[in-house]
Amino acid sequence: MRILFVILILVGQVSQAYSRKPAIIPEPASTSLSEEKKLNLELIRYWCDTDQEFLARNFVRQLAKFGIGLKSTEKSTAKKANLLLVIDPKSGDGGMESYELSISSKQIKIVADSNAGLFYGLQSVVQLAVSEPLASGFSIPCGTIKDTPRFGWRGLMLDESRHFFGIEKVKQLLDWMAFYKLNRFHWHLTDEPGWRIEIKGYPRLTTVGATGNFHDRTAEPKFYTQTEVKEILQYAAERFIEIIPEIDMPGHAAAANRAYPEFSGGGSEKYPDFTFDPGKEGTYRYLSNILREIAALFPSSYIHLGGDEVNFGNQQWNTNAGIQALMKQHQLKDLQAVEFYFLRRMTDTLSTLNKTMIGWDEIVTAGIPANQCKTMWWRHDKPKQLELALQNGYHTILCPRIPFYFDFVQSNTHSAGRYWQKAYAPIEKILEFKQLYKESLSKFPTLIDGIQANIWTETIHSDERLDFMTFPRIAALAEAAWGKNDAVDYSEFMQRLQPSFRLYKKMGISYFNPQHPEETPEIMGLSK
Ligand code: TNX
Repeated sequence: MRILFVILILVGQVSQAYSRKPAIIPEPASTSLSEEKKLNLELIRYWCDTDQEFLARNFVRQLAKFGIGLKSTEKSTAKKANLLLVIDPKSGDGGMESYELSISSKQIKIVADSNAGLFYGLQSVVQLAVSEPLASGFSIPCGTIKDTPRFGWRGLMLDESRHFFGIEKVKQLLDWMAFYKLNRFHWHLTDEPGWRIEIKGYPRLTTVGATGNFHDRTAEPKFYTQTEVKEILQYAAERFIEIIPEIDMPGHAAAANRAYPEFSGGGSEKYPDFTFDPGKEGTYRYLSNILREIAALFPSSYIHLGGDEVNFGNQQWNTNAGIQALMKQHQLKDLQAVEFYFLRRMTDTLSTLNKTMIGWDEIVTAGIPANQCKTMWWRHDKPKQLELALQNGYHTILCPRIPFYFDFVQSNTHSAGRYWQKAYAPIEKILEFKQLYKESLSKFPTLIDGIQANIWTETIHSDERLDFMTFPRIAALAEAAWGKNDAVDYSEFMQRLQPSFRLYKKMGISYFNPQHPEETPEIMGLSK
């Protein structure tokens, strides 16, 4: 009986300790917050340099979006301020994204090396605030947080070729990325169903090429104008998110080839017009012109060139006279050598545009110098590709299908979306991901830049289904990419996720609740 009593007390203490972890996702590197002492705020008097004022203003706007109204907001003196934002380059050794947050009963103070650090400090305050909103203002625990990310690359990819979602949905996704401190948006803009970005030199890319989607070859053209892209870039920059565009080549090129068939290298029965023609000089000029426009538009130093699955549709290269001549001239022994020749040339083109190439893991044996590219390891069934990437000295981002392809189902009660044999991508596997890859992570600490999740959209046709597949896995992604723990306890994480669930509901996000699947029935896709 006494033993049982002791056990009960111990269990009680453990769960109490858990309930005391502040509801911040991703979990900060170190926190000491008191449950008893609180700061109640109904109005904001902020103090900071002029360069940081936009941070304070956006903070108040963000709170308002989440339903937390403040009586007033004004700039004040440092002495009277209850929100202090301070840039101090000596503030820590954590790097540009680190911050120190201290909350007393009178004041919130954030110190960081850079605006990004201050922004992340404010995101932590927002998360504390939404977990205890008041009728007016909010109440947050006093104490300190010192925080720094585990990885510099914390990415999310959206495929808008298969289905197009548009400015408002992309902005919403950027909002949530920022909320969870994700900082790289990889934008998959071209593929077989549609070309989604205006290129002024080649207008047919968006009249002919943007027509159709994965389910409907005749759907009206959908794409982003360059003006719209600029608007989204600005929106992302205010949230410290870098956007990396992907122009997929030499495969997945069917939409472009419908617009400009003269540069098509043909395809296969299942994947018609799948490739560009690597045997024609004109193709290199055409693609360089496209990339020049892309390079001028996007401030990122990276452009993703795809490079994946070329063998799905390169059979006609065998009978293409230009390609055969190219093979002779450069002693390329097979079609893969042609593919690699093409990729090396296009990477050089990017270098002349001052951009670094990123490619899927097919590129790691293409002979591209390691200082000219980065790679994304996606084929979870090919661990050898990851090893090769790292051995060859390539900076690598980890996004293996399982658990980082969000078009895979997240519960075995779901049927819309992908399985790999019987494997799928539940949130638990994201939380324990770093534990599983501990060896690579510790063997190549400087080459692994980070983690990314990819939302492929063959089976995702609507905003509601996009939400359902993304939320809350996006929160677990952030936990894995920013958090310091190799394995994150599932039930503890689910506790920290409760305020997010309330916000999802409030903001009309059609999320999935893995603990109560019956509350959030599967949002189905269109049948193929
Ligand atoms: C593989 S990941 C692809 C995509 C598909 C995805 C579906 C990669 C480089 N290629 O083209 O959309 O699987 O899960």
